[in-house]
Amino acid sequence: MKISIIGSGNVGATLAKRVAESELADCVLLDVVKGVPQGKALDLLHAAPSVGYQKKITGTNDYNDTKGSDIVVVTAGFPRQPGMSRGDLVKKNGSIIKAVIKNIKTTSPNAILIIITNPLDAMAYLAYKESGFDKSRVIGMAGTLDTTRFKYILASEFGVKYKDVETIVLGQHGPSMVPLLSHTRISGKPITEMAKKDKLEELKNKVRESGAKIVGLLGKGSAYYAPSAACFEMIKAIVANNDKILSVSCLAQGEYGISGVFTGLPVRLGRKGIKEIVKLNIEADELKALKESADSVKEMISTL
Ligand code: A3D
Repeated sequence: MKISIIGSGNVGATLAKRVAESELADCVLLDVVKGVPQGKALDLLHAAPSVGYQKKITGTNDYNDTKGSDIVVVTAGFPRQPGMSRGDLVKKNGSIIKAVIKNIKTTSPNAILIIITNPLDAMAYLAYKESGFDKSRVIGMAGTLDTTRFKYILASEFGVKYKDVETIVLGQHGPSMVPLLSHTRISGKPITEMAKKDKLEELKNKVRESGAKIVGLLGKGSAYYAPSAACFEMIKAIVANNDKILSVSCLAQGEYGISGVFTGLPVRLGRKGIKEIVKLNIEADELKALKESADSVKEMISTL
């Protein structure tokens, strides 16, 4: 198996480390900046004898080295800085996505694309349009991250282990994301029976603000440990071809009353990408929030 990672900055390089250490696949790191992907790949190779992995790791500026990849993860682009919204990146990162996809569609025409570049849902939509790939092979990484962040917040709040929290976050990767309280259980008990409305709202807002909090703390750039871990969780689900339900950004065509836009929905992943979008029974207010969230992505896409 071959995984190429486009953009060897914070997210790309951390993901390469996770892939290397798992021994799931050979890994190619590509960047426009000369020397950086080569240097990071060599550094990862120097770590291999200590850690014990054996797979091939290549750093390059040449798309020929990514030829025939099974999975291509796109992290190329600018991260937001303090005071910026993800939407502020739409124009700058849109042109980067166009350039990257133009290359990938000729070098790896059968690959599954995982987009990480922000603003996520709009960039995944753009990658879908520019690649001409089937909708099952263009996936945005965001809901898996928002879900893991919400799990952390809930486990801390209720003093339980992460494995005892069941939840999923859908919708846009941004302020309108929709943490599904109707599908949230703490040690098997519905969260709506464990906290009052105000507390539940506070917890939902906490996950919506998680990314911005890290941007503020770092002072420069955005999160990368959890984003790379969430992407790796998706890669593992693709490879394992299991029926695990994950939240990813994908093209909706009528599901949940949403059409023609990328937004976070629950899916089953497999060797060919998205096997199906899963229909969960959700509350009327959650459905309304999900549709409004998709509308905000539509607005952003119209500015592309
Ligand atoms: P950073 O560390 O700056 O790395 C980005 C890399 O992309 C740099 O090494 C650039 O040289 C490279 N690059 C720029 N243009 C190109 C190009 N045309 N081709 C190849 N490489 C290029 O940023 P980062 O790794 O922290 O973040 C990367 C992107 O992911 C940003 O847009 C972030 O906003 C986004 N991101 C999204 C999430 C989600 O949850 C969706 C989380 C974290 C980061």
